[in-house]
Amino acid sequence: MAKILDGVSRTFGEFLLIPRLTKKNQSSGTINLAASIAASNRESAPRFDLNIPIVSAAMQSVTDSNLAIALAREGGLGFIYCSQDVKSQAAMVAQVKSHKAGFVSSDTNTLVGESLEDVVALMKKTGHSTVPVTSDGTATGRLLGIITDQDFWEHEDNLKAPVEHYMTKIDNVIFGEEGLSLREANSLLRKYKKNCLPVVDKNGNLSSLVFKKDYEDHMRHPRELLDNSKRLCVGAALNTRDYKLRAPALVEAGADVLCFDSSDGLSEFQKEGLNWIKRKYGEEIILGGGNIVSAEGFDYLVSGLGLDFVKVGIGGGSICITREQKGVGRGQASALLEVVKRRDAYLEETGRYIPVCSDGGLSNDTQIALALAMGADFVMMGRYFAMTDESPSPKTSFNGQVFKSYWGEGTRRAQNWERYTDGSDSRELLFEEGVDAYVPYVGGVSEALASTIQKIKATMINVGASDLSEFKQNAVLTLVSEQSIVEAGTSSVFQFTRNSELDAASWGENS
Ligand code: MZP
Repeated sequence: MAKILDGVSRTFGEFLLIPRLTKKNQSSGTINLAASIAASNRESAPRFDLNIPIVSAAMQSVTDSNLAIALAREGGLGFIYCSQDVKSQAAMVAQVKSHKAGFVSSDTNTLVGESLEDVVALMKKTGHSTVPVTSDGTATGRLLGIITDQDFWEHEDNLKAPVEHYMTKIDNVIFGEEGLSLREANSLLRKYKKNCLPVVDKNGNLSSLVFKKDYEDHMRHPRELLDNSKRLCVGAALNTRDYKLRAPALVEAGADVLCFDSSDGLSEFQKEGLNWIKRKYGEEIILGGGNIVSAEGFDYLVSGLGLDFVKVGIGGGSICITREQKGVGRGQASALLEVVKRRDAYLEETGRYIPVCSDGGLSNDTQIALALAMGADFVMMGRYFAMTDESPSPKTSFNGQVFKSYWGEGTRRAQNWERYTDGSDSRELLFEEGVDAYVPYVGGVSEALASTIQKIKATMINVGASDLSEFKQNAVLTLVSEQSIVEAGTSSVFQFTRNSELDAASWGENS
């Protein structure tokens, strides 16, 4: 006869945190949100930490290079989706790695023989007022000079005259040589009181531009997640079918973290894949597996050559219909609590700490805090990021509101048969496990995260925690009754519409 577990499958909305002693020295500026993502031995220093405990889902409608760059700049990590061919996934990884904060490729260039009129039109088109003059008019041609809107008077000068007559010639241009650091570039800008520094290679070809205004932007991103060579970090997803081809291409492209992306990670296919990658790369690459929802899943995945982190969650994703379609899954809070308990026991038994990621189903900031309090080291989210500017899907407007499309990897649209058809040779999805939907547009990743992080820190202060490990240790949770959920909202008062109503409703603040 089938075994029936004691207790019911619970979700985050059924729990509350009990406040603990708040300390005088705690403020949002003193809270440390660094989160483990790499397995470590009890005494060893962490190999790799996230600067915030948040990663983005490996989904077509969520994480391309653009979103991964935006998230890494905030201290988190984007997982580039694997439901695309190896070459294009590796190209996205390479794009993140080659993104040099502060060094930008020039998109407004001209030739010596062009007229001032052409330059004025170009400046109006791109909105940029500093234009490199190169031998072939491209962003990588030999740098011959610079022309800016300070070099001529649009309504006084002869607009038919060639650029050559107005530009600052290369002999008088202050430039940097390729290889200089951002710090060096900024000190040249400061020393020579310039707004823009062209950087050229050893042959005199333009390679990038550094702007004074980007220095200020850089100062606004103190948590950037960087590798040892000061490049942004990026993760990439793998499937259990072509990892022997995909993993080397992703590592070659510079991926810092790899993770098997499977709706059900408790499989022999995944164990084989994890072992193959561990054997090939050892500690060189951070490797995750999942998804699982039980202690059995945890034991199975760690029992091979090991892995760095496990992802927990089946059927809780906002676009997921796995539980309806197959009757498989578990309430996210119950799944997380069981895996964390087993992880902690495993630490006692072996001295090895395996970070846990809570993946999917988080519908507001409170639930992120609850997942972390329950023992997740970090969370993975899809919907949260699909709603932002930087996600790959286009915006659509409906009834005066702006939306972005968001579709599951288990939809026919995503064609991610590898994630959902472990084992069979079928190269098509016989039924869908996800839906194709729209989510409200909320603006940039940076603004969304600023508010989320403030709230997580505020909760941690209520619990007297200065970092995430103290948060887990101090957390005391209580189950709530339906009546206390009602009590948690406002009662017997009238509220006028708030400006942020759309944001709040979309990210579940009112739920
Ligand atoms: P959410 O943050 O939108 O609630 O959930 C995102 C997570 O849902 C992903 O990280 C992934 O684990 C899962 N997912 C992605 N596609 C599907 C599907 O089509 C899915 N069923 O469940």
